[in-house]
Amino acid sequence: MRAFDVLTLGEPMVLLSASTAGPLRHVSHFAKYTAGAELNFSIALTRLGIRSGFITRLGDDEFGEYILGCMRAEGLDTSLVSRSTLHPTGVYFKEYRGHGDPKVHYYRRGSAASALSPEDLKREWLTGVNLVHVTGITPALSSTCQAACESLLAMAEEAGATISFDPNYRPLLHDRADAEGFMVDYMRRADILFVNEREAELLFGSTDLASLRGQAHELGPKVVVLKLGPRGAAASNGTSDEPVHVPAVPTNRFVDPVGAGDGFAAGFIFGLLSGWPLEQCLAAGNYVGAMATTVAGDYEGYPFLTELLPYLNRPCSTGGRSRGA
Ligand code: KDG
Repeated sequence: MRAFDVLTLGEPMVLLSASTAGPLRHVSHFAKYTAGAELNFSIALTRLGIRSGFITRLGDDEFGEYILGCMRAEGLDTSLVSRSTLHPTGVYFKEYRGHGDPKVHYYRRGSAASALSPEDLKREWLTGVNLVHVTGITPALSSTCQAACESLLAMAEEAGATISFDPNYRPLLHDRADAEGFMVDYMRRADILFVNEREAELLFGSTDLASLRGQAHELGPKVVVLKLGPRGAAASNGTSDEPVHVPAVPTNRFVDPVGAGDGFAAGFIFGLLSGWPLEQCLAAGNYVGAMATTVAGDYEGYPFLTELLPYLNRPCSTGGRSRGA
């Protein structure tokens, strides 16, 4: 029996988000959330009814208990979560200034998840998995995490699973050498590639899908998706002449954009697993991503299937997707 439709590997963290604006040294109150790119992605898919396997390690500490509680509350499988008595759960802070995106401060070096290694993966977890999703964050955490990601990719290739890659470029974690090193290798191995404009510029020297898609398809991915933030998203499957563009979903509340990219990837993949055309996959991604921007936490705004389907004019009664075997 297949356990998971989608599998990913990453670090969940406790997010302490400043309740007031200004430099953190002057902030006295913080709101506590659970965050982490791959966890966000898994939660978004779980809300849409996809069986998501999330491989990680948490500290054997209070923050680890907190994250585990959030995963259970979201109905996310926790069987691939291990605990460490030697390393703590990672933490990050969000600082709000008067303009621009929130500033991020990580306290994750030496965390439980950063000690993950290939020995922590089991081939049997891949049985029947349709898609393995890897982001550029996990390999940047440590050399053992990078080795774990490479092992997961090798297992996915062996199992014949589709691979999706989101570079999730983070200036605090990555440098140009990463972009030229493991990211190029992961792009080569991926079937689906997600990039935002900053990543497109860094990896392909262009923010225009019409020009970058040639390079990207040549590298490997059959589906290339360019996330354009408030201008929506565009995708190319290498067959149609023109990339498909779908405008963003208008919202009447914007808090911050963190978590939108992970939600977008989940919505898009949900559409692909449902056998939908690119345009509908983009619309689903845009909707999930947009809802993330309306709340302070990363994932709390992600929609459930019963919210997404009416938005896409699909009847709830028929479910969203035609599952593979
Ligand atoms: O995509 C959202 C993530 O950036 C956030 O949850 C924190 O995982 C995180 C990271 O490494 O930046």
